[in-house]
Amino acid sequence: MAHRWTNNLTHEEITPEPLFMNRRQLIAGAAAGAAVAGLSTRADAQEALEPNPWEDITQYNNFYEFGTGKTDPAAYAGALTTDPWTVTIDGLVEKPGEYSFKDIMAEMTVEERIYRFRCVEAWSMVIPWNGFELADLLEMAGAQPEGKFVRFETLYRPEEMVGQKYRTIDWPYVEGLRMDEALHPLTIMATGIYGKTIPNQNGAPMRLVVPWKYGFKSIKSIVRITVTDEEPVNTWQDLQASEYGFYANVNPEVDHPRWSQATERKVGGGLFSKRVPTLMFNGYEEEVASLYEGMDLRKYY
Ligand SMILES: Nc1nc2c(c(=O)[nH]1)N[C@H]1C(S)=C(S)[C@@H](COP(=O)(O)O)O[C@H]1N2
Ligand SMILES: [Mo]
Repeated sequence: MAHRWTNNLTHEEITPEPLFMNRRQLIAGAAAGAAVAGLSTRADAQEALEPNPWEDITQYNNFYEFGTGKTDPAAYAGALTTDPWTVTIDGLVEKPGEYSFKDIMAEMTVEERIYRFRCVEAWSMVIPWNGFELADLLEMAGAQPEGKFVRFETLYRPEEMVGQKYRTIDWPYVEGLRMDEALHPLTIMATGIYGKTIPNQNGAPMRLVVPWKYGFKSIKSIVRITVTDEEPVNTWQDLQASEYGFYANVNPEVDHPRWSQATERKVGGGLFSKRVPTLMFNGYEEEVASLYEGMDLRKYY
């Protein structure tokens, strides 16, 4: 991939928006005016990005391979062997093959990304991930220009993944991205949280994180990445296409058929847990809206 169209983003530019807004607000705060009021309304909507504690992030999970309850993954994912781990990269790539996780890590630059994370079920957290840009991995494998999409697959190993003994899902779990989404600098493969190795329940050893999309796009414990010219059918779309689409961009204006997406419940805070407005593209509108210019977001949900 000779051409990485957004690889010139500086760290400042990828700072999650509320922090950025707050900094701008501080500057703007000196001057009074309507614009300042507008900014503060927006920033107050979700405060500064304060990461959830480790306990929230690692004990309240969705990972159906270990059961459908929120505490099942923390209870059962310890049984998963994540070393050795191999990722098959195939399809429209110059260097198809089986890559060991260790060999991948030797080539990648890991950094911290503090991202909002919004589940389609309308709960949210803020998570300090450690990971590398998916674009770097695709470049390493030599993704070819005819590749319009990337398809991802989770491990299928029912001996270690107790939830796979039940046909809740047509295993393995599958996800997909359009190539421009996959190459976007906000899209990462997470390998850690709070500077520690990512726990099994969060998708060890390597899981996708696409912060402007509903959480189900962020597929865990990946063993296969395929560059393809066909739009992949993702697991949730396959289960219920009228409710879950391919795009799954966070959008407060497009409700789920069975509930509103206008607000979300911040996980944590116990009795003081509160609902806050959901932001367009989960607060990453400035960075990603151009990917969907001219698209009807009600149709491509
Ligand atoms: N393989 C796999 N990946 C998955 C899921 C799953 O059940 N299986 N659940 C998804 C959903 S619905 C969400 S909200 C996030 C949850 O990630 P977390 O538990 O790290 O917060 O993982 C996503 N990735
Ligand atoms: Mo989710």
